[in-house]
Amino acid sequence: MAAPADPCDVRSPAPVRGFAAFRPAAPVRLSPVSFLEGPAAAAALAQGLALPLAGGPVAFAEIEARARRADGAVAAQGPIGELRRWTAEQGRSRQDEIAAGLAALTAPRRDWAGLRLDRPRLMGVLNVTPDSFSDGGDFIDAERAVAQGRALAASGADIVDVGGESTRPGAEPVSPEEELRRVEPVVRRLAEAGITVSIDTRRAAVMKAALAAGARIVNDVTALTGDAESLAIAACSGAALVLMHMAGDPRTMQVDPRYDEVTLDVFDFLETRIAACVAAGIPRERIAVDPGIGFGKNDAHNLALLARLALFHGTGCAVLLGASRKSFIGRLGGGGPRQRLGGSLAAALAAAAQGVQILRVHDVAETRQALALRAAIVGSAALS
Ligand code: 9MG
Repeated sequence: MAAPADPCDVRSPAPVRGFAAFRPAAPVRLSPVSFLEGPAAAAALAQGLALPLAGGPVAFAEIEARARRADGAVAAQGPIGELRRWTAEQGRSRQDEIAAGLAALTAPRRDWAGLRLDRPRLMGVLNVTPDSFSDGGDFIDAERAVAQGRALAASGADIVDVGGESTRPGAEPVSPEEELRRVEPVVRRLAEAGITVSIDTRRAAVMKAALAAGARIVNDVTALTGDAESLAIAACSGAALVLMHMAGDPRTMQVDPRYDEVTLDVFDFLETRIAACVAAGIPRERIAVDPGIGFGKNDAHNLALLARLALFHGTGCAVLLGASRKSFIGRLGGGGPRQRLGGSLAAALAAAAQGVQILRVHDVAETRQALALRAAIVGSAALS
């Protein structure tokens, strides 16, 4: 006779309600759900029915607990009080694990790259490349790139992310010399203008030169695995970091990407990279993590990650999302790279609802407007 189906099987349409049948052997990851904001959040926090997410404006009233199993993963969901009751019945190491997980999810984040993370911050995209998927060729000239960087900042970008090598699927690498030739003058002039600049690179030599030119953030799509020197450069520079998950490399990453369970695989990869950074002397508060939407992920992977962005607050780091104008928006909602504003805003709002602190976007003014409206609406819930 076949074994009865496990009611907590994560591949079932929804995680099972309640923790009674939840008996994982593997580590448990906590994904906050049932988000609250404004007066509703304040009331639930005051009654002990919710917890603050990363010390920010969003609170959560429920947890989805996720764990690996030999044939995939299991998940169970319920109110925080129920998770606490279930935890009290477990052994000491499970109790410690859940306590540490809740502490990482709830602790206020320190300032990152000089920015308070009490509301979503915008990182404007500036590709100084001939071949990026959305703005490739628009800003390859340094004068135009600097003007665009200034325009992004004037429209409300807290950070301008300058990149000299396309990471779009199928992109061919450029030499470090060419990458540096493209980005260095742009970084220097934007930094001189008082703009917080991030350098989007996977090469240590480019990181080093861009930091010397005034960049304050290293945004590395390889999470500092792409160059043997980059961890040391990041450690001694004191720069803020973005560690992004990518499966494979841009040339081949979209050829049949596979995971055991995408959210747990991405989470565990990022935890491993954070541990490498911490071991190299980089404090956790200098790190932001990013699930890497579209980097070795199909649409189902992207959607699973977007639906559980709050899981990544469990790293204790700030969370960054880059979904702007990406191809999954076109596949799910229609539109070429320059007709994906609606989908990009939908992703940004979904991320803000899960307490994501940094949004990497092309359309800064429009995203800012959408976030302002969203904040006004959720903040005024009690007035109706
Ligand atoms: C450089 N780049 C392109 N897409 C990105 C994303 O989603 N996140 C980060 N951190 N960088 C990205």
